[in-house]
Amino acid sequence: MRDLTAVKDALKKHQIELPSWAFGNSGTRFKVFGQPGVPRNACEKADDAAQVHKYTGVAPSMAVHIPWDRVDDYQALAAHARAGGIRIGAVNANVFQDDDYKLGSICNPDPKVRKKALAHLLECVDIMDATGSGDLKLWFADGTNYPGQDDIVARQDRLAEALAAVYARLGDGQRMLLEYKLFEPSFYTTDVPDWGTALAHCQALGDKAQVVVDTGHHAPGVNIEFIVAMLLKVGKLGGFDFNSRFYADDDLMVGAADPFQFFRIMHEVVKAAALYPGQRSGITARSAAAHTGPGVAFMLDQCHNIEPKIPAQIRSVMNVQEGIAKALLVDIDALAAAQLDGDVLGANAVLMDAYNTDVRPLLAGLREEMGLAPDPVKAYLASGYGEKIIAERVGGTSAGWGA
Ligand code: RM4
Ligand code: MN
Repeated sequence: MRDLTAVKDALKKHQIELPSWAFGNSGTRFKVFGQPGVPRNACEKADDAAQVHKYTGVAPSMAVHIPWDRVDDYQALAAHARAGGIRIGAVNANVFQDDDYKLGSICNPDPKVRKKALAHLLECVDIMDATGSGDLKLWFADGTNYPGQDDIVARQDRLAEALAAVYARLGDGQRMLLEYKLFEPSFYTTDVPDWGTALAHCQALGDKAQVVVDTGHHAPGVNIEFIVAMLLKVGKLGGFDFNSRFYADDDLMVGAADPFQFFRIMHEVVKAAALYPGQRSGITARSAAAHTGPGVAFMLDQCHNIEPKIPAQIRSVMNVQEGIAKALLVDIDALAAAQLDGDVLGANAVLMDAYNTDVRPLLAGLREEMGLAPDPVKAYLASGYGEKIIAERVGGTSAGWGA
């Protein structure tokens, strides 16, 4: 796609979901550095997320994490978010922070613990009903540390049983997004370690179960765009958790460590016409059909341990847009022609031409068309919101991992 109006049109339609937890304090296992002005509850997180949407125009939803975002009245939380111009997105279950879960949650050998974990997952679907969320995002810390500790296959059976119970509880317009992760916190086996395991479970469950690709959850060197292409091909890519990494699950800002990898992933998404529901690409016969249904959820899953959180989320949204803009600029006809000719260097050059384009002026122009400031970080910093929350959010307990 080289028609700049069409590129901008696609960028206006593409939406990015923000993680509530990115606005709270976070750190490593060594130290959580608290920041002033950090939200104390889910409503204040939604207020901060609304700021990111206000200056970028493309981030209209915030994922929640239960129990981190537990409130008495979820409808009221959803109404608060709506009043700020955003909505509540995916509900993330958390079955990894109770003492009971030392040996796992839904894969635990103890049926009492499995029952407790399942009840939490079902509670998350109740919360979706109240907030109007369409996506239940499941990530399990389950696994083992030592060979022989538990039976690999028995744990898979327990996993399948619990997932089936949750799947049966999903209503119309709701789906289950299953996320995999290579290792950590378990160091020997992880019960959902890779896209193959996640896909096998989702295929057994049915259409409402899809896989989430967290870009930080692979071994170094893994070709993530290949996984994305395959999941798109079989209609099982439910969403992304975007972040970037240098070593393991670093949860740094998307596009910070390897913008070229991010571009390559988005090239696969654009080719499959999966940027937003209803996208038509007409690029190839394979991708000409318009996607219906909820489509791929483009979520951020990041932590901002040392940098200020709201500007970091704005920067992340901008990084996503830059990668997508470049992917939309790929001259797909020239690429296909070079590929069919066996022109190795020519095909590679088409891709690199798009990647090497400076898309910042295009994105600045797009924002002006949307009635936004061309530089969202600058506009946010000039707004005084950061100073205001530091002055106002005094007392109470900052959200986060212990700061
Ligand atoms: C996990 C996984 C989940 C996220 C938690 C906080 O590693 O990436 O998506 O919710 O971390
Ligand atoms: Mn994740």
